[in-house]
Amino acid sequence: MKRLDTREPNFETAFTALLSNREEQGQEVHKPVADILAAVRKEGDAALCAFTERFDRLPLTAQQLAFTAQEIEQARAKVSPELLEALDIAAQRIESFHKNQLPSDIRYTDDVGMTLGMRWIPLDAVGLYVPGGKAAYPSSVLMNAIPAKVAGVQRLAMCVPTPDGVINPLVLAAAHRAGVTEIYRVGGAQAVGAMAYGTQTIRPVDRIVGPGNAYVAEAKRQVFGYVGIDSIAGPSDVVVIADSNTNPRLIALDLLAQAEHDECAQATLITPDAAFADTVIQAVEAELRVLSRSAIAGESWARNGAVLISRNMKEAVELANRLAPEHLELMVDDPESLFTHVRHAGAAFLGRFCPEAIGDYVGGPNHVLPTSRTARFASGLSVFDFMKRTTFLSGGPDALRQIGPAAVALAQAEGLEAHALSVSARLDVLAASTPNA
Ligand code: HSO
Ligand code: ZN
Repeated sequence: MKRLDTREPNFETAFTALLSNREEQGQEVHKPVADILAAVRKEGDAALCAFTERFDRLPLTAQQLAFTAQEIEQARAKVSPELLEALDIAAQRIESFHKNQLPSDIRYTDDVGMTLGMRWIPLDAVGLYVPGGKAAYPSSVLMNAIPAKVAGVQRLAMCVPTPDGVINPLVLAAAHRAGVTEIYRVGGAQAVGAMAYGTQTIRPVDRIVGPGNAYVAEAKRQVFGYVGIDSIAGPSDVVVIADSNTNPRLIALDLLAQAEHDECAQATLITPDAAFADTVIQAVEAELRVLSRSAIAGESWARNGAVLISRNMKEAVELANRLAPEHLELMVDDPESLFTHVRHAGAAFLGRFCPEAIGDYVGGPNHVLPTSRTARFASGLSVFDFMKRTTFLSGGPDALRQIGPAAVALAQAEGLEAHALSVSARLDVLAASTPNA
């Protein structure tokens, strides 16, 4: 963990090093992924079955690639009523937030009498990748699938690896709750290839979303352009701005909630109070002694943890903006006024009793957020990721008479004669039919 004070002369150098640590370095897996994608494209189901046997130690026939409705129901039956109820609360809240997010179409008639506009249209088919084993978060199934459904996507296909045939029943229960019924026991680059190019069993989709390991991320990069993809997630991070009126243990737990994701996760505290900072550091150490995931969280905190002492709250927000965190907690007296100065954050959590973990599960807004400082230019997953726009222009003779000549002039200047004629020939037709015009 790095403890830096903005009043120290070497602060800027140390902070810049911290910023560059935030950019992700990928694993070099270009070639093996390209080979897997090529095999899936060429051999379809046969390649999927072969890779699933090789990587997941699961021999399958093509007929067994998809989970049956009965298998999904059996998995759901293994989940406790309390957990199903929790999933339902989360799903309802996520659904309600994303419904509020739905954009409106545009349509207006301008001063030359043209009607102009833009229509939002859902994608036809979306593929959702869900990682297997320990990385499988049922909450992420909801966060990826529900916005697609709310956007109006008709077909949602899900791929999840089942190493040794094992599936987390809560993942299938979450998929079921989100209305996903087309689920395949395929993972890795081969799943991405199947969803992008299609096989005999898996029809191709138009966009692939969802987190995955280095192979999945690289496969998404390689199929991008052929299909759409979501952003490639880097390590998860949080910046907590806190004042000394906050219970230090609660702040320590928020930092550790981030750190326990994985060793690369980054948790940062910014506070103007140096004594408070030290109390939080002690609280983190105390919690690390008892936390079940202390090996992971401890490694993350040691390697990527940071505590920044700012001169005041204004400077704290400036530092947070430079870090452009995925999650920003404002654990202060008046979070709203601090929030007005926040420019770069994937999601902000305002108030001492509104920790990130609430947003991870049951808040409503999406927990798939821009990592690795990309909050400077990117946003979290939303209904917009599952829609596209068609603009439209509708105009008659009057409008053409008024703006057509400018189009002709520009077309001639670009040396595009057919463009110019396409407009001027219409103007000629109009002139011929209305001799006094
Ligand atoms: N904090 C993660 C999401 C998550 N947390 C899922 C727990 N489960 C990225 O926003
Ligand atoms: Zn989390």
